[in-house]
Amino acid sequence: MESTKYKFVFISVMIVLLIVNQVNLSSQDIEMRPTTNFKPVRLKIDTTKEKVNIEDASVFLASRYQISSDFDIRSDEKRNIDKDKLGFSHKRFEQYYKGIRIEFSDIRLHYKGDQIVSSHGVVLRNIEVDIQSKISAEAALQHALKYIDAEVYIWQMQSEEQRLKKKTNNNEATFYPEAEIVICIDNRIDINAVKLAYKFDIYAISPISRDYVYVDASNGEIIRINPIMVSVAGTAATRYSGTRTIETEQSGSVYILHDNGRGDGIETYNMENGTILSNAVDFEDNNNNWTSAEYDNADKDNAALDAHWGMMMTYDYFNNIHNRNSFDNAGSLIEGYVHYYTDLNNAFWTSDGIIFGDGDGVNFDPLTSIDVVAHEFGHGVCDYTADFIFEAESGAIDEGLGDIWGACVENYADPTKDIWVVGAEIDLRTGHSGVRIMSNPNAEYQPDTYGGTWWGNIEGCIPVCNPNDPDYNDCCWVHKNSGVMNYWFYLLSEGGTGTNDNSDAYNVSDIGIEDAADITYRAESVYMTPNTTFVDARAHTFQAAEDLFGVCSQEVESVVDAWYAVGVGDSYPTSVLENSTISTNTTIANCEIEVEDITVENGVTLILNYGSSLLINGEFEAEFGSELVIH
Ligand SMILES: [Ca+2]
Ligand SMILES: [Ca+2]
Ligand SMILES: [Ca+2]
Ligand SMILES: [Ca+2]
Ligand SMILES: [Zn+2]
Repeated sequence: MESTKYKFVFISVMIVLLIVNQVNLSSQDIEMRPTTNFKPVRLKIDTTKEKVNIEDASVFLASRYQISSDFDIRSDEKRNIDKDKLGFSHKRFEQYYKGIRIEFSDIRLHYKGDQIVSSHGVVLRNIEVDIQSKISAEAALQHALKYIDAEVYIWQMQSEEQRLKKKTNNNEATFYPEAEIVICIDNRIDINAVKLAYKFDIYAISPISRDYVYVDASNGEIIRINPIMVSVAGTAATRYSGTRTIETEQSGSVYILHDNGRGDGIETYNMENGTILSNAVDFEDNNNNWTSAEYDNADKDNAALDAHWGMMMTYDYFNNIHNRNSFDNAGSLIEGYVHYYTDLNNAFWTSDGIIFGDGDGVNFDPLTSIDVVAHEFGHGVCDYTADFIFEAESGAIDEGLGDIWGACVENYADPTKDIWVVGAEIDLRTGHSGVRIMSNPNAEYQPDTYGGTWWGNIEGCIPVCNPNDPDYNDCCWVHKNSGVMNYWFYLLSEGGTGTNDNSDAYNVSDIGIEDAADITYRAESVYMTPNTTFVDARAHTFQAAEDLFGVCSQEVESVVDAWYAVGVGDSYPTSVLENSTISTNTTIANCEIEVEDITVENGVTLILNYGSSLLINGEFEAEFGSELVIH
């Protein structure tokens, strides 16, 4: 379960070349296809001469692209990429005409820090469209349905409607086509014809089809059809997680493991023991009922069903819980490659998907249990957020986060599983309940205390990451020292008392795995950086907990207490004032204040400014004329 970075090197080089290319092309706006109303545009800002803040993007784009006041530009938040490998962020905009969205408009804006660096895309200008529709949405829908002419539509099936409501956790959700009014090119006439249109998503079951249908809002004519890849619900007897509903695609007379409903898709392929990804083939089923009789075979093909279902659940977890659309938050396609090489006891993340080994059948079964899937996906999330250097402390945090997301996704998709054991299903070894035990890292030779038993020494360590190298040291023990991160998260979620390897007694109040996950996700996606250490991770999770739950909240206290438990940082600060006479004006401010046997002298003011708890023990005397203020 390692993160491979080989592909990134290649991609980074590509991006550099593209940018260099752009410098030559774009000292000014270039229009490449002046015959169409959609103008491809590309511009680059010389940031040494001109500074444009990302906050002013809309105004900037409007003036640069000479867009009249009939138009405005709005950012599509779901498609923004926070930060890529070179530190650039990317925003996508769509254009609106008199408040109506223009279909297929697309402006990309690239920025570094908060300065816009370049932009490209297509914009529409100089159009005149009547924005009053002449027919109703319902009439337009009837035109669209007449055109599709199916026998059965999906919204006519109660079971599918119920499934959608459940899946989206929204009782109002329906497949019944909702009209969106858009501006759309009518290329039946010519590329410059622009129409006001109703857009519908029409999903038919018999015969099966799913299309965006654009209906002319002036006369009900069909302007254009855009097919949407259809996913169909199949049944899968997985290797590790029982029978599950999976999304597949009908391809001719067979079904394949392609889910087209989540982001740009989730696709699971068969490597047939090869190592060249482009040679991967589809798993195919005759009737979309993927049974044990068919797939619990010598090749262990049913492991692919776990990979597919696991990626679906992982996508859903990040999308529904953290509002993150795929690993890059831009909806990118997620690919899974099963049966990679032979007997490989590993799984790893590539730049756009997960490679799954089959295991050797003696120590490990195929590495496609849902927590392993989510662990690897977690490396993908990491590459677009904190982007840790995969060695020593930052690498151990990266590894720990992988296991944490594994536990969270498992808890989300199937809480009956052993969420604190990583890879329970795939571990065939006797005497081992799993690869790593988050609730008791020592059980699998990992430290539960920073610098404690089983800690891999990182001082002066030079990372050697190739297992075939005789000096191999697991990139300075990333898979070992991740035990500290894992145990921190476990204690934060479940609470616990004990004494760590530093002989420090700890007592952590549980806040539950969901709140612990929110804190961790915010720390990872907002605060952590490539060389974050454990001490930094404490500060970042502390800040994230304050952001989410407030200063002096129990959640903040538990975060700090859990770090203290794993030997990182001091215990939660309590100001203690005891056995003293206060003879000068004194203010004490802290979340927790404890006072014991105190006398406040005549004429003296004592202010106790506490955030969450004030504990008064023993004698508390205030002499005549003294003042005690408690906030
Ligand atoms: Ca079948
Ligand atoms: Ca597990
Ligand atoms: Ca075992
Ligand atoms: Ca406390
Ligand atoms: Zn990993």
